[in-house]
Amino acid sequence: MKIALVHGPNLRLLGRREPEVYGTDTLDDVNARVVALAAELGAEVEVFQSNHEGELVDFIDEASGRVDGFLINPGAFTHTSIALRDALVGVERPFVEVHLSNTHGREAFRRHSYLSGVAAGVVFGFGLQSYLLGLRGLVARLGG
Ligand code: CA2
Repeated sequence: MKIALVHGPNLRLLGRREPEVYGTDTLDDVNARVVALAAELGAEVEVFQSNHEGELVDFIDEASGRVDGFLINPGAFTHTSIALRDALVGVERPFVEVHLSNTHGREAFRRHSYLSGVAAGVVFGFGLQSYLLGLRGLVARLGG
């Protein structure tokens, strides 16, 4: 089983800015923990991060030929991107949407996600654990 872990814009700042909102784990920490849990669950992970919407769309399209599903934190594109939604629907692979913060307890504009309605599941508010919970859900959804 192969899974793509996709990070949207600004997530490279993780652990270096706004620790009160996003915690102290870095993106490398998140990636390492996801890769380690995936190995325990019998899955392989490919990681991709971009600050650019089109690059994320291109990656989803291109990776869809070699992965069974996507674990994605779309960052701020969650709240703006019909293109990402269309890409994820178009490739016909299940995806789980994850967020570090509780997007429903913050500004009103963060409550709406263009992706949640077409996701296999959504996990938010648990920091790094959101990714691990999301990974477990995705692997279960893929029959692992
Ligand atoms: O809570 C999440 O995971 C978010 O997807 C993070 C996005 C935000 O726009 C979403 O509403 C919720 C922001 C990602 C930027 O990451 C940073 C990390 C550390 C410091 C600054 C930004």
